[in-house]
Amino acid sequence: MKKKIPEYVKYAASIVPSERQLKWHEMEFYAFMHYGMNTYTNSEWGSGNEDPELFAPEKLDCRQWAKLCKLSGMRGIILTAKHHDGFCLWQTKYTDHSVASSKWKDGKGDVVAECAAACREFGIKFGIYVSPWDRHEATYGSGEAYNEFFRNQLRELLTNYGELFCVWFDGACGEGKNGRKQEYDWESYYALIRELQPDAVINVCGPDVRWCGNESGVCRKSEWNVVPYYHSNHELIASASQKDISKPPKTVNPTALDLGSRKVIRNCNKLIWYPSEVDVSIRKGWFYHPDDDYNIKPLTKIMQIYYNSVGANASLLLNIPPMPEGRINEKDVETLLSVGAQLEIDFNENLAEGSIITDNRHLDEKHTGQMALSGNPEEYWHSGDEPEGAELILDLGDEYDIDKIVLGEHIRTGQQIEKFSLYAKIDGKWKKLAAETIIGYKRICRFDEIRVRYFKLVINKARCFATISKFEAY
Ligand code: FUL
Repeated sequence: MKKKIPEYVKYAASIVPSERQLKWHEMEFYAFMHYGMNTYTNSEWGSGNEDPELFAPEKLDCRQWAKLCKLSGMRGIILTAKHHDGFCLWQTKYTDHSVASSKWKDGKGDVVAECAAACREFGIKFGIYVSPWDRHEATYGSGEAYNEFFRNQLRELLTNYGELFCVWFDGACGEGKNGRKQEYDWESYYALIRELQPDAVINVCGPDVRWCGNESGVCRKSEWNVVPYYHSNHELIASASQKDISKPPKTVNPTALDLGSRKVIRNCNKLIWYPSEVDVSIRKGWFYHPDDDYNIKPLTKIMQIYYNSVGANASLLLNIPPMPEGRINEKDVETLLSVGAQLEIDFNENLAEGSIITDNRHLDEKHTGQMALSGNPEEYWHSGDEPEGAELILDLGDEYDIDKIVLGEHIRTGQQIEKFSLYAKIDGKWKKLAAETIIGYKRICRFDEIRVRYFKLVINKARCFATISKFEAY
């Protein structure tokens, strides 16, 4: 007899991503560029009293940044247009604390414009970080006057630099010039972004993409896309964010390890699609410090972070801080190029392409197991309404050496799978390779290399049904 699905499970299964979130899921791996006044004062948080003339790039080369990101397998750049010190990297009409007051290009330069153009040239997307916390601006802490100032600045960034894939708001909210704190009018900031850049996601202190909760490159074993609404609450995000420059958030709060299992969502009456992003720096700090030249994360560490984020239904936002001259240091370049090369090797040829998948059940002829191999994310296998015990068997046609299987759900119809197992047929017997919880947009299962022809995916538990739109073997 078919099991009755509880109402709260049906509700969770009905939550789906917006179009802009769907596009963002496909970004997977992209860069953060922390660059600005702090680059020239060798600091992480500026006071807002810095002399704009300190900003003096000699060889600013955003093309080098964008080309490097492209070669490293990244799909976009998010630039710190303004950090907490309030110094603006673009030509803004609303303050003179900007590139316009520096000697760089006789005050006519615009880093945001150069970076946006370089991203377009190399075929990657562009996004901005703008800090609402502004330690320079005199109206900060005054209420509506600052909110208006901030919206004016946002409007410039949202209209003058082409399409943005993301607006990134961090959770830090400190004191302004005269010890006053600002009450941000978040809803009005969001409304402006929706109006002027409807395709841009708003991350962290925003409704679209969730901060993983630390800055050390770790995410949860189960990163649910559907979580209680209160996780997008600004005060909650701000309280977990950095409040003291000497204490960056290192680990996920252990009470927040499970955000979306049945146990957590059972008594929650509002859920949202709020997927996770892992932000981490290639160096110790977010900004460039010469002392960190020998403190760059090695290839193995970055690949570990990649597999534990992109491979576990999160995205990876890797920070690369440019040097005062305006270029990325050769040591970071070398590491990042090796990341790009490693990704090329790891995902060189999908051996499941052109193979056969059989299933033990499917919704209808348009949703057979074979559809998981079509390569089109909109075509997928659908289990029908009895997902538990559904199986897909992948026949590669011959034996190959494999150490990775990549799976993906058709998330446009929600996140459904709660538990799955993966097997390989060795000497006529099914050997278990992985037993995990969620799949979501992407799950990469890694195991010791084996010579194998058949793989089996078993759905052990799901919400209303199960889908698979990606089944790859490397
Ligand atoms: C934090 C900021 O305080 C850090 O300086 C950095 O920009 C990080 C990404 O976000 O909230």
